[in-house]
Amino acid sequence: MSPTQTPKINEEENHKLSFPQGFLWGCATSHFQIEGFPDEIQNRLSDWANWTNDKSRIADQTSADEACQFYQRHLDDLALIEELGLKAFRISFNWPALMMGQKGQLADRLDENAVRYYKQFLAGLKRLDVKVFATLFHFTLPDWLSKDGGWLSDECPRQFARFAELVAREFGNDVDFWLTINEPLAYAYQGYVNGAWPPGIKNDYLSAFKSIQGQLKGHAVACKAIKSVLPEAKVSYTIHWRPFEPKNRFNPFDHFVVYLRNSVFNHLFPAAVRTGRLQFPFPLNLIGEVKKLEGKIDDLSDSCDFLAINYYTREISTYNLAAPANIFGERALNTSLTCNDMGWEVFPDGLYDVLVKESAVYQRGLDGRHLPVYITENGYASTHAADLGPGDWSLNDNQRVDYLRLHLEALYRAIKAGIDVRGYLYWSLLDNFEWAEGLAARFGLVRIVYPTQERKARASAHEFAKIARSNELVFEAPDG
Ligand code: IFM
Repeated sequence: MSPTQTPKINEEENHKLSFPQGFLWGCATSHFQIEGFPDEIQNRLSDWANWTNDKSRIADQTSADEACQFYQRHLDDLALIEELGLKAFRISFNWPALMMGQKGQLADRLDENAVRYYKQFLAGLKRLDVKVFATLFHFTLPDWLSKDGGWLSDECPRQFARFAELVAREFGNDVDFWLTINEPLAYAYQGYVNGAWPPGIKNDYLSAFKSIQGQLKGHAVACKAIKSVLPEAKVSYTIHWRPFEPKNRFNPFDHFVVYLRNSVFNHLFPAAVRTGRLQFPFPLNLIGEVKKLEGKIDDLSDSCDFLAINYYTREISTYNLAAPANIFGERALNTSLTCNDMGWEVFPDGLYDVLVKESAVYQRGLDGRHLPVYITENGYASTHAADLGPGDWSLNDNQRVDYLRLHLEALYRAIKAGIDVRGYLYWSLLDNFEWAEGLAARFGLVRIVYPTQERKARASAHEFAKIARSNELVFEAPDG
């Protein structure tokens, strides 16, 4: 059967969907969003830590100074992971905290306190037989490196390669799947076009493209560094995949915007990793300064062992005649679909399409190697102020349960259509610091009562535990 045909559902599948044996069920996190800043590393902060000193930059004026206090509470939180029956967990290593460094000088060791903390947590995961996905760059740079130009400077990939090497030496036995860079396009867009994240620059597309080139170099050198220490390591990167659709399907300009957004946001990075060459789509490649960024990147070709897909929603896109120079158009907000509290449409068919169509070409290496797929993020946000105290509010999160089940159905259909998906990581285990949105935008299966740091499992946590433990999505028989 060709993967684009929707597979038929048989009698048994009317009652339950059984996932392949050994399918990995888990949750994803990132360090800055959960850890809080422990005293030990206070003198080596990230660009994000400094950025959030100005509370006006964050929608609800919170910061990640405390976040979920995961640094202090991670051993207790292992119990949550066990209770939920998770068999996979995604962390990110705190680059600024782990690695001392300064311009022109490469550190030769990692910070002992930070290493001790990660070792302790990873040993706990191993005891629970949980597979570990570890990200090396999840949006936060050492502050000094960010001030030095971040991914626009050659120093950044150089430092990143050393970081990857040191981390691979230290944690080689503790990590099962390596992710070099998380969502490079989201980083480039928010940092250089939208200006909502550090370095806070607006409408500078050229710098955004340069930062993508820098992150590609970073991925290539980090992958090489990890493999030089651990030749059998499984290495990849994540992309935040979004199906783009025209607001008006009869409007050719809307179609053009969709083509451009899809080519850049979804395909630019994976295509470059596959072929080893950065190539911009028409008409961007007609712009001299953009053209100069194109070409071969050393050690990039086929530097990927599995595909890591983050999926949340689709984006309806439109060309704005009032701003004709903006060939990327804009996001249109009219929708008949249910949205989460951040205005993101619930669109599970998009996950199916991303798996069977958009990402299909990258499920094979240039050399023909088959690459399995892992869903490394998928989740639903509801918004509740950070300072809400105890009480049972938001524990009956039926919308999140629906979102989860609908996306797992879509995922199952993709597997049935022949896509080799081997795991699903829900974003996220705990409510956490959602970047420019702050603490109020909550993705957690488990609610954080921020004033007390109490953890409270939501209905979605119980639902996910049931699915993870049984490896099945069961449908309730209709009443009567
Ligand atoms: O919280 C983020 C995460 O850091 C990266 N992927 C998307 C999530 C939800 O916005």
